Amino acid sequence: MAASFGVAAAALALGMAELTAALIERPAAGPLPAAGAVFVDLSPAWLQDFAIRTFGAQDKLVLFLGLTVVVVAGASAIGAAAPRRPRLAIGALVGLAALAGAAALSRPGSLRVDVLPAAVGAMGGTLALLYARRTPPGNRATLGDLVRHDSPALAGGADRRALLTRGAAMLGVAVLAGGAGRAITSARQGAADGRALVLPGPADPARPLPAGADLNVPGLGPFTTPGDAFYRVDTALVIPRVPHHEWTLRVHGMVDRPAELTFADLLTRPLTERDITLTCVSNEVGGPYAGHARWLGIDLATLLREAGVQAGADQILSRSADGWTASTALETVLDGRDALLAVAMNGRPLPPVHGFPARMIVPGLYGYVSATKWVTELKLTRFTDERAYWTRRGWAEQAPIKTASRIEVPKPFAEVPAGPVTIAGTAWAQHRGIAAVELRVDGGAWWQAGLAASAGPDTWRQWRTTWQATPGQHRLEVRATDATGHTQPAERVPPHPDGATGWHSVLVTVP
Ligand SMILES: Nc1nc2c(c(=O)[nH]1)N[C@H]1C(S)=C(S)[C@@H](COP(=O)(O)O)O[C@H]1N2
Ligand SMILES: [Mo]
Repeated sequence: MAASFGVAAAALALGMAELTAALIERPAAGPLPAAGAVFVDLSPAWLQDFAIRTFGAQDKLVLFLGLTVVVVAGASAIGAAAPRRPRLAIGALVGLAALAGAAALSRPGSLRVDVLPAAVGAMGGTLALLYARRTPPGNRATLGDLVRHDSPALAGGADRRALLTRGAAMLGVAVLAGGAGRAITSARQGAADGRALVLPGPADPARPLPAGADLNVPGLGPFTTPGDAFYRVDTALVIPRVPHHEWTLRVHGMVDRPAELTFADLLTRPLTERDITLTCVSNEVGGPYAGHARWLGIDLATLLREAGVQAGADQILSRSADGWTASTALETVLDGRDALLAVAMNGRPLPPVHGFPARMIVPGLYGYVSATKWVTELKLTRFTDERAYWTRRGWAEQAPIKTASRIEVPKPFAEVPAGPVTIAGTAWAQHRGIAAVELRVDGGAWWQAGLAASAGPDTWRQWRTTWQATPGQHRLEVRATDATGHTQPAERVPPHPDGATGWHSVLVTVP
């Protein structure tokens, strides 16, 4: 009973904190997002990696659910202690709020106001706990009586029904406050997400996709991944929302001419459009963290050359609006490949989750060393001087995408009819290109699959073949060879520290 009252008080505290965060336009400073962000950053690399691979895009949801369980447990304990040890309960609540406030202040780019949501939440929670101890009308208790558990003014305490009503009322207020906060934040974000933005066309358009780049095999993903189906991997619990008219990009560090560009500056430059397939280093053999899009942006190498890169610099340390960093080998960006500071994806401004208003894209490199979303800073520096978010956690500094292939049709454990069966999938080796894809069944001889038309070395390539299925259980295996002649090795290595290897296989049954 008292425990559930504690939960209602906590809900009220969180609801008021959320509303405060929304009103001061600092949604990431709410106690849950701030504590969650600290938890993510303090988590050991193996746990982060596990979360990405196990929960995928749901990893944030899982984290918030976990936090909610912790909050409910803590609030129950505080609520249970409140009737007998009010000072202890209030002390614990204020202590937790102080931790949440400290978490908010510790975030990159935090402001002093970020402590406000936790402070308001603490006040709300404290009043709620005291309210629980308010005595029935006619019995005048002072604030001092409320925190003194042996106060004679409280003899008898609040009765059960009164407490229930108050708890329900508090939950109601909590839901209203929290809901209002959410509504305010999402309305603001909707206005800031640039959906209505009209971008200029490319000065240097992408070559049209060759007919036949997409094999249109049922069950095989489309060649170009629609924005809403594109995989998402990042550490952001609250998507950084940077209105494009407030966004700037700082180019600094080891450059002769540091610069600060606005979004309007970007759009006055000639824009380049390219087809580039993006892949996450956390992708397991056969995994889903690869996607293809047509990107529009300014040429990154041109931008850096204008700034005058100094001798000795070998790293671009890019930073996002929420403080995440990536370190990119400078020479890859300057070697003539189509590295972009992208503003559009598949003909539309970048969706908020994919980095609006601007992100980096470097063909051939895993996302964590190249694809900074919500990018606000490019610092030219040296690998020996500074490390980035994932390289500090033991991931490789140089991370070219490894040659990979996966079977998408048939699905694992599918039942397929005897006779001719289509096997199809995707292979990639960005910036080298796919030269061959081979299949084998039950460890037998390899045969060549047919390749879809190539859209260039920076994109993935679909493939298909026909297999004469015979009754029984069978293991289908695939391996690709890239244009440098390198064939995927059989050896299975996990994603850490520079990408998985091994052949993807699928078991099927033929009745
Ligand atoms: N700001 C920011 N940018 C980021 C990340 C991140 O955590 N924060 N993750 C990177 C990783 S690991 C990958 S694989 C790609 C994924 O891009 P996507 O989410 O648009 O598919 O973004 C990269 N850019
Ligand atoms: Mo990634």
